[in-house]
Amino acid sequence: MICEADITRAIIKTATEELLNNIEVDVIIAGGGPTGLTCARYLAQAGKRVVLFERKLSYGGGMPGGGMLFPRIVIQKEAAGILEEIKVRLVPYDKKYYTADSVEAISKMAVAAIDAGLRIYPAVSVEDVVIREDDRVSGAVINWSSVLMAGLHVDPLAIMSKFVVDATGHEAFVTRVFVQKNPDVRLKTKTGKVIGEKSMWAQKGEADFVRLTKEIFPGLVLSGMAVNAVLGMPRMGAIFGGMLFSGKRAAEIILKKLNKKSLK
Ligand code: 48F
Repeated sequence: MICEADITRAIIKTATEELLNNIEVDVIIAGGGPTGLTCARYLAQAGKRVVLFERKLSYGGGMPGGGMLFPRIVIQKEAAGILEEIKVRLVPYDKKYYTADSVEAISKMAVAAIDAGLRIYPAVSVEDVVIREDDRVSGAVINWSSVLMAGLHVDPLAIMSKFVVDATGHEAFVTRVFVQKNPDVRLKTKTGKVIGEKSMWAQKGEADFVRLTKEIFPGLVLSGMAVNAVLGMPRMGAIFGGMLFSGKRAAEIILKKLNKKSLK
């Protein structure tokens, strides 16, 4: 006989047990778009403990919607390997590009990362970071997105980590809040500030931002469209090669430090 009380107990018990195991992790990723999921997969495949908080009920960010809801993505040929590794079916287009089904691509990215050990928490927002006296970002402040949307005064909780990745896309939400709340902070960028993204210019937008993916403050790594938003670089629309490379690069930067056992 199915018992409602059993179902309730099963959900609350297993979910809280699992969450209790993730109060202190290696890496917290804020945002489950293509960059966040790619970064998470490489970190999890390397055996690191990584959790991802996604503000919306479902992961994917800007990828499932393709270009203006046409459910296709375009990637540069050089980025093909990152999707081939996880068996996304690519169709060559015009020698320079591949196209793929946007829903297949993002689904396989999530599955591969989850299979490698990633834990995704849907409908949970990163609303701030935890900072320590030695000027290091040391965790994320989280709350239910529904609480924030309802404007309820409910105190958040904190999850501790060695690194936080801002993969929140066009808003660069985490970095923006961090700078706003700590006016003395200077990011490791030319201006030290959050500039905001520029109008679309795909070639220029894609050109530099993978190289500029970096730890912009001790413990805080910027990845994906958030890089362009912070540095004042153009948006690039529905081409995703750079997003994949940026996620991979963010993972490489973090792995190098974690494996050295020195976070400096
Ligand atoms: O926007 P998004 O897909 O960023 P991305 O991974 O990729 C950008 C492309 O999709 C596209 C593009 C291609 O050239 O320009 O836009 O850099 O994914 C960001 C995710 O972060 C979530 C948001 O809901 C989205 O799924 N997010 C935003 N703010 C928060 C958040 C937050 N404070 N906490 C948790 N998740």
